[in-house]
Amino acid sequence: MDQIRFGFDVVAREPGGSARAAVLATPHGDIETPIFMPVGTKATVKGIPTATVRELGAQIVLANTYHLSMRPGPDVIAALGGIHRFMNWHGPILTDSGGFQVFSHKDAVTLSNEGVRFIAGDYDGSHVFWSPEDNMAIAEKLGADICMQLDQCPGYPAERSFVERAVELSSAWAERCWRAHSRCDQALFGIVQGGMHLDLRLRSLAHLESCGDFIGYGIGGYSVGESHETMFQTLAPLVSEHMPQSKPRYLMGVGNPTTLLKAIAAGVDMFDCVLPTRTGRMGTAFSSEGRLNLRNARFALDDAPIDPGCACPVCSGGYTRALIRHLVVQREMLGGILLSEHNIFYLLDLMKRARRAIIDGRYSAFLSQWLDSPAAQDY
Ligand code: PRF
Ligand code: ZN
Repeated sequence: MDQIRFGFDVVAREPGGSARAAVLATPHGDIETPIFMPVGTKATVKGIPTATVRELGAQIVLANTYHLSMRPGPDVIAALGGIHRFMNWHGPILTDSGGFQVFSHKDAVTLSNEGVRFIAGDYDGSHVFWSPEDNMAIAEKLGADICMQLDQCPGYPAERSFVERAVELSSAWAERCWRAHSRCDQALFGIVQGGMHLDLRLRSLAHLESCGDFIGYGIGGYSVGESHETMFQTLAPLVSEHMPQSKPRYLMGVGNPTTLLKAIAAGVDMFDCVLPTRTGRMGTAFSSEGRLNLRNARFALDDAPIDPGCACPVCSGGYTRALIRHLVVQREMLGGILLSEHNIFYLLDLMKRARRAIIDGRYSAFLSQWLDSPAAQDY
């Protein structure tokens, strides 16, 4: 299959390290990496119009095959011209396969080589069966620029034998997704699983490399309850020593600022997480001082912006901590929206600064400076 509209060019590497800056070309535009992808699970970054998402600096957004397959359904989205027109976001879009969401309803899930059977408990309780081919057919109807294979993400802690089985299943599904996927304006990424076992991670990667020519690789199965140290024991060698240099690497579901910067040092290019929007809706802001809980009474008379050093439209637009505290406490929807906007900007800006540091050949200094900062102590 000739996927001429995708390209991945590494434009700079950290001297003596693994961090890199690159450009990932997609049919809906180029993405400068390292990049954070705001999450728009149900075809919306919750509360934020797409023009604002763009203004915040987003280059690509995420959506979810599971949620969109339940409502409004892939045929509705296809009939309306595909996910870009449906969401009114005309830049690049990535859809996660939904495997991760399916496995969060543990009890109702039955797995076999054939696929996964589950009950859509958060919708109408209907019984759903997906083979890898079914999942690819949905992803193709949605029509995102990048789609992810169907995989199984084990939790933590987990028995090694359980993780091993998840690798085998994810490998078999990767192969079937690869064979079933046919849209050449859509890139399919394989997903490396293997929990906290480097040998299983390498087995998973080797299988992906042998069974298809994936345009990029997701790294799944992290940030599932393990400590930061446990995560990096296998993540760092996996990425810096074993993953191919020529393909993008996407660490799935990770949004903690310090974790992002350390993962970039190991050579990760892409991230997504609900953290900036979910914590924003709960009243929490990322800031240069660490996390701020705007519900706190100490902000009642505070007429400073959320973060005086921040250039986002909220902080530079006259919104005070006092107003945002009031909105959050009164459950006015604008409170969560403004905090989500600020938090997304914060992570996107952090990625831009990281990219600049890589291009200038000073990423390790940038990372050390971050780790010594008050913000890092809190993340
Ligand atoms: N697999 C998929 N999506 C995911 C994950 C995974 O392992 C994770 C794990 N942090 C987040 N999102 N398909
Ligand atoms: Zn701000």
